[in-house]
Amino acid sequence: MLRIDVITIFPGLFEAFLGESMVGIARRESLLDVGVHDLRDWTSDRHHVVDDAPYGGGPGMVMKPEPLVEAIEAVAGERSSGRKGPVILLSPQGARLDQEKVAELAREEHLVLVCGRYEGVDQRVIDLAVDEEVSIGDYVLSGGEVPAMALIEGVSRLLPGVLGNPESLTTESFQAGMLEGPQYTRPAVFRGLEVPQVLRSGDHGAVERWRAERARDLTRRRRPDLLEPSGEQMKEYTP
Ligand code: 4FV
Repeated sequence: MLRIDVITIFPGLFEAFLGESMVGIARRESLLDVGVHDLRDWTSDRHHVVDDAPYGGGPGMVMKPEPLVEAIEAVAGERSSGRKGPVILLSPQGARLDQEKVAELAREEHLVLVCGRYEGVDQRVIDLAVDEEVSIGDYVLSGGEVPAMALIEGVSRLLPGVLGNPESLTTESFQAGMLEGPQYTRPAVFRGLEVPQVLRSGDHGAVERWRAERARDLTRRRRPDLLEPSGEQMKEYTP
């Protein structure tokens, strides 16, 4: 079972998310265990202060090192004493989260996710207690909570037993190193638009060829970076 611990100043943000959909199912089926920790529990002053003004001046506030390092070491153990898994800070400075990274994290037994707020965290938190930084994209959010949820959702659906039909993992976007092609369901005609005949032909071979062509075509047009310069598929990931 994968254990994920989250450190945040907004634990309430995770309540609904952890009870719904795949993540909710994974937890109820004891395939995933998630603990959410309020960073303020590691403050010692009566105002539970977790931030302070940046050295060198400048706008905004920075998260203090003491509460964060104590919280991380309490939840993940000291770096020196051999942790069961990586401590990950969600931040724009991190390595971009993609399906390959999600699949890698889904194979861990313990993840600790640190959610920054304000302008970011004191660099000594990263130097002393963080194993890696992960970004969900080149844009600035107000906190690491939504990125942490994206990571938890991406990982939880790869856990064996979570998805009703693991088959769907092999054909979805990025799993096959490409975008997934167009999808259709009933009715066969909607507002004059018809579902492609081949999908209603029952000819599985023809369906597979059509889907592969549509996927390659869409990937070539929208995400050529996913394809080899030769236009061939880049690589395949094993969930
Ligand atoms: C972010 C991202 C992100 C930056 C300052 C939190 C915010 C604030 N995290 N991928 N993009 N974080 O924008 O992971 O502390």
